[in-house]
Amino acid sequence: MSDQLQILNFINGQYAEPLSNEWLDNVNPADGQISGKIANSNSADVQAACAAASTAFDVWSNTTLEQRSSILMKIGNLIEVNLEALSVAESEDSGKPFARARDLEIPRAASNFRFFASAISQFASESHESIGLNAINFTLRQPLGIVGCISPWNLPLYLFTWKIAPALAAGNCVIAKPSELTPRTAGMLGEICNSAGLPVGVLNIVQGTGSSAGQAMLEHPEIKAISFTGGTATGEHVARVVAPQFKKLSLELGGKNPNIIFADCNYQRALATTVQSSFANQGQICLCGSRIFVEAPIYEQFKTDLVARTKELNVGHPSLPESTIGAMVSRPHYEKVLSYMGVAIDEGASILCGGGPATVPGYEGGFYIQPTVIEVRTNQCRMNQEEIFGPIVTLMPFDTEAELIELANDVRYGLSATIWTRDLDRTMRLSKKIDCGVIWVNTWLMRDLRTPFGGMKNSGVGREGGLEALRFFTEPKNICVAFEA
Ligand code: TXE
Repeated sequence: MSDQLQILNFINGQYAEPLSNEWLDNVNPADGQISGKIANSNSADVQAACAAASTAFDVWSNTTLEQRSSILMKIGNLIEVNLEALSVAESEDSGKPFARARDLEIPRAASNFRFFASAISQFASESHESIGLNAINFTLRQPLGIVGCISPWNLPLYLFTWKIAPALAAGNCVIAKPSELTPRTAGMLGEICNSAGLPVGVLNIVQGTGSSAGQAMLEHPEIKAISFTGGTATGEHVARVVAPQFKKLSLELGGKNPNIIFADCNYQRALATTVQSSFANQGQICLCGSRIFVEAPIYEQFKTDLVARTKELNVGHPSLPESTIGAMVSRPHYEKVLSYMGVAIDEGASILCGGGPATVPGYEGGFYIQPTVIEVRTNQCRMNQEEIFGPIVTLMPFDTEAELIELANDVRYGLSATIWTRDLDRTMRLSKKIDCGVIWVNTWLMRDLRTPFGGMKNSGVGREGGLEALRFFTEPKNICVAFEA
């Protein structure tokens, strides 16, 4: 093991070893080797971060809009300047193809800062004249104080900054914890914030596990809000811990999203995008279309073509440009995803392609899985009800629109759905009837950062994005002023 790589906390503008004096291994999923060590913080580290944030709040909440916006813009620009180094770190930490990190995800982290640097100036407060009563109401939107942001490992810097940028734009100080599986790019953000002139203590990054560092954040009385993205089971735990303290809470959780293909669709676009929505980032995106429903007249053709396209995907080392599928994030997650191959067989489903681990010569210790398409007989099976979060999709036919609506909604999740059709009336009917927070029609994962993002049912509570995020990170205070007529 090289002990060169140490991933430290970033508190009060400085990198620091954990007060806990505990460390975790940083594992590279592409080869299974330990590449460094990560601070595993505890409540003492979170307390130090809160003390720094508390001192910084007065300064940050009183910066002018122009100063605040200019610093956030600089952070976005510096992420772009460091694109190559951040992409290497992201790919080595998570197993995702380097090209995906460089071309999509790290640029999106830069956009998150630039977007909220500008969105904050559009965040108008409301006013209402109480006509006939000689009074006017206006609403101040004040920062909450110190807020906590907890993010997962699948889109590490992308999701970390999606929370931090609006929290800072709204004038809060932040304690942020990335996933212990993917801590590196979050760690690098500290230096970038210093270079951009962010006052010390405004952003504090605490590394470590959920049960230690994360739990301490949930319990800290000075943290006024928690913005969390992760698994539904963890989200339930977060909600239980936070509820008695009346902290504001935003939860972005799992999905089991339907990808619906009607016979009248643009077939080639639907097919090509389905390969993406099934296997992008090894299927480890909460928005992946993991349940594919195809209208009966084109079912057999689509099945044949999807399997053929899936077999063309190239599982390989994430650093190589020809690798379209990299490694799963960790050994436990790899084993969990692989266990679903057995579930499929037990449930009488047919594995049409893939179905097991993939071997990448020279990297036998890596966590690689073959992209897998499985034909299921019913929606009421574990393969169609549980979030697998890997390169496995299921396929089944449907006959009528009414049947399809039932299938789409017959799941405890409600994050997103994709509909492929050229029929506008059908698009509108389905969009109203499918219970999920995000619907894509004839596209997938197209994001406009101004739009609300989040799920229904067990996929979460609240919305991120645009003004929704700025509302979450502020407290509305109404002031009613009476005047003499
Ligand atoms: O995520 P966790 P895990 C789903 C996916 C996956 C499953 C479990 O199905 O298989 O969740 O993944 C922090 N207090 N998604 O276990 O635990 C943790 O340290 C405070 C969907 O890796 O939810 C990390 O920073 N924080 C998903 C973050 O929560 C705690 C993305 C997410 O980890 C904590 C990831 C605690 N007690 C997984 N326990 C999506 N919606 O995109 C953990 N954490």
